Amino acid sequence: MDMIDYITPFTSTVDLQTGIIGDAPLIVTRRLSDVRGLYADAQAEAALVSDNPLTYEVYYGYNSPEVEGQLGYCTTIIRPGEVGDEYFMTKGHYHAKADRAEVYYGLIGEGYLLLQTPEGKINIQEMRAGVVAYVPPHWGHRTINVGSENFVFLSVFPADAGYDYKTIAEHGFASIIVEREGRPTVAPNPRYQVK
Ligand code: PAN
Ligand code: ZN
Repeated sequence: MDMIDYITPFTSTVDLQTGIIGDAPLIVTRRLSDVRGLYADAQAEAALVSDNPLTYEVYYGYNSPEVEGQLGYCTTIIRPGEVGDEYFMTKGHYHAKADRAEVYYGLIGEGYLLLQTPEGKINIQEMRAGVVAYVPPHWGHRTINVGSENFVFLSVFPADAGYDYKTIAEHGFASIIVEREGRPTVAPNPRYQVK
């Protein structure tokens, strides 16, 4: 029989006031310059790039081996803010292994989870502290901070899911979330390219 390479069980802690994982082996920081072309209003984006605000950070809890059977987890902290009237958001992706699902758990603030099939069918889920959201296989997904404080959630995903950012970068999501009369509103994305 093959020897199993056991991983030693462990715990780590998410600070519930901030969403920070204190001993995170990897922190990814996204400033506006890292997500160029993401927002629908290119002029507003260009005007803000000199300030280059931090829009979100991802704290990984574990450098999981990227193989079937393993799980990865991380917290995402999205700052409040807008580019034009479009709220700060993540890049969004399909999973490279498209049939991998994921769970999100809301910790702080208010956000929208925007999901899309490759055919452009949209689904939107509202998230806040305590809400568990299920991201089914094959749905592209992006989160958006629609509140006035940080929006923070925990993600748990198959470690071999991977990230397909290219499809979103090239085609976008069919909908955008914008502030209209002080409220988050779903609008058609003028830059959406049907696949
Ligand atoms: C999440 C996301 C995280 C950041 O952990 O990776 O919220 O969003 P982007 O990866 O789109 O920048 C997840 O869905 N992992 O699969
Ligand atoms: Zn994902």
